[in-house]
Amino acid sequence: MKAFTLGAAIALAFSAAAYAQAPSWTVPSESQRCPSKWGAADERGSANHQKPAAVLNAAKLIKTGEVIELAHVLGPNMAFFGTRRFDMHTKRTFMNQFSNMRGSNEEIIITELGQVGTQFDGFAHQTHLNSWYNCQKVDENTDRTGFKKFGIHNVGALFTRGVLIDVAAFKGVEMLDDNYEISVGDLEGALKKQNLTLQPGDAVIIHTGWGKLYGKDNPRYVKSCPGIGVQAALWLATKDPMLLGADNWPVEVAPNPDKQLSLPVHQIALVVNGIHLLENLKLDELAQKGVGEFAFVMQPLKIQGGSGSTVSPIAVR
Ligand code: UVW
Repeated sequence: MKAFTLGAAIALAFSAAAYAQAPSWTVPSESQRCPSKWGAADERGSANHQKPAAVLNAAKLIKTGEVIELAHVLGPNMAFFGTRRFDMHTKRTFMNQFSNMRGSNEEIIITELGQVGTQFDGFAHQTHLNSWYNCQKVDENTDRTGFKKFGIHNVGALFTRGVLIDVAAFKGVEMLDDNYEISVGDLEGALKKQNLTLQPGDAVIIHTGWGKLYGKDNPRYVKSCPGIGVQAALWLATKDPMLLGADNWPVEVAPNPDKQLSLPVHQIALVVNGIHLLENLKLDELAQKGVGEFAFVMQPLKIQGGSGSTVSPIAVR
């Protein structure tokens, strides 16, 4: 009897382990995810929404001309993921030896320009194995001076309707917990409370409150964060946005509650659906003023063949 109980316990432990080994999400196969809905040769993904109609639709939301900045300052208080950096060294003061003695100052910045600060992710940024968005291959399209597909310099100016989904306000908190996974219900509930619906081509921006830590407690800011999980990302992808952004470092919850997954929303957005991500947004002013809808304006830097860009987006209302 004792032996049977032990055997049954071991069998149970093995089946529990096997069950735990099935990840809650897997990357769709290439035949399932390619070609993308924008066509086999497409490199623009969700930026295909950027048409004159998107600008005109967003411009209708400008009523007062108030501009709200959505970027953190690039400087010594920045929070970094991994080994990224931004080191500025002043080069001062060169005195031009003319009668007017014109002095000249500048600086040199040593940085990972594509992936620091408030940052916009292009499709070269993330892969599944050797495969990017639209199943383009990394090893066939990369040289020493840049990525030959999906270079961030091709994205251009984005001017579209922005929607702030204030999940922190919906949950009645200033800041969501350290690794709170935002559910579909949270997004739907917040949108309902704000009397908003999503439209294709929106810049969908999620307020978690986590941005309060940026520059104040950077070790905690980058250790984990609240954000959307797999289900919320899949739901948002069906809404066909131009981009998904948040006031945290990866847009998504981190670490993912499923310990077998590493930043799956990066793959759901960038690799599977061709939807851009916008990270480390500064959303306190927008949230505090209760601005749910606005004209979103942003242009990535023209970094040829870059995977992303530090950016300074604005909301205009
Ligand atoms: C990674 O590069 C993993 O993260 P992020 O896009 O959030 O900077």
